[in-house]
Amino acid sequence: MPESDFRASAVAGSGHPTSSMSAADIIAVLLDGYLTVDFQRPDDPRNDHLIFSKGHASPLYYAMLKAAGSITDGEFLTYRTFGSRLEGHPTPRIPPTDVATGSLGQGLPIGVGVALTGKKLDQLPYRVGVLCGDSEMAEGSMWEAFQYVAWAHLDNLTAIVDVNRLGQTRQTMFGWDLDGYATPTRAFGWHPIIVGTPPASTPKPSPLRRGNYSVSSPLPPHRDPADYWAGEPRW
Ligand SMILES: Cc1ncc(C[n+]2csc(CCOP(=O)(O)OP(=O)(O)O)c2C)c(N)n1
Ligand SMILES: [Mg+2]
Repeated sequence: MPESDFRASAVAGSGHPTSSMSAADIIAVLLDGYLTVDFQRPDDPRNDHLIFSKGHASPLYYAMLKAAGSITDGEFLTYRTFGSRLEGHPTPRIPPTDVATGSLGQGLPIGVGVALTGKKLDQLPYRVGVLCGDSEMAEGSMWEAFQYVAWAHLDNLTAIVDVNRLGQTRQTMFGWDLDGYATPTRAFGWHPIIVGTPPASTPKPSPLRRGNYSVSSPLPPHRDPADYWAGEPRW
């Protein structure tokens, strides 16, 4: 899947390959045994739901669909071309996508609605997983969602926060401080589980990097070059 992420972004000449890379392991594990979705029957009401609240990680989302056999490699490489179902951010045009995401702060609240529907209205056993960005956690709507989930006892919803330290242009407020996310979710009544540990050192920019932030284009002096791993769309 990581290789696919980069192929799609390279062919399109745009996208968020690094945002996809940071969550690739998470999605691989989910796909390998935790996500119960019949990708050949996307309308099956028993299917689990996976919502990419960080919808800009669409190369990863489509790499997952390719790995699951939902789309061919040929269609995968139509990423972000006119007429393609594989838009820069996922939409319901490509099953089993429930909702269009990409406007940060919306995917988790929508996931709450899907979880509420499953548990209270339709009384179906499906689970809802929502992949959130760490910078996205600065959106107030995320915390409204956390509060509501605990209040409504929506134990069929799991929020996964991909802490990669970066937002679009620089380090997030909490950086590698994982408790910065765990502590408030616990206060809201959640049961946060921290998986993994931050890297011992921050990786340096790669020579693969191009665009406005390349070596030929000096960085603003107050910025750490390593922060420009974030939101690098120009491949
Ligand atoms: C409401 C909203 N504001 C701004 C953006 C532009 N934007 C796209 S990606 C991004 C940074 C996201 O960082 P994070 O949530 O940490 O995700 P990552 O790329 O690190 O996985 C921003 C601000 C957006 N998509 N939606
Ligand atoms: Mg991030």
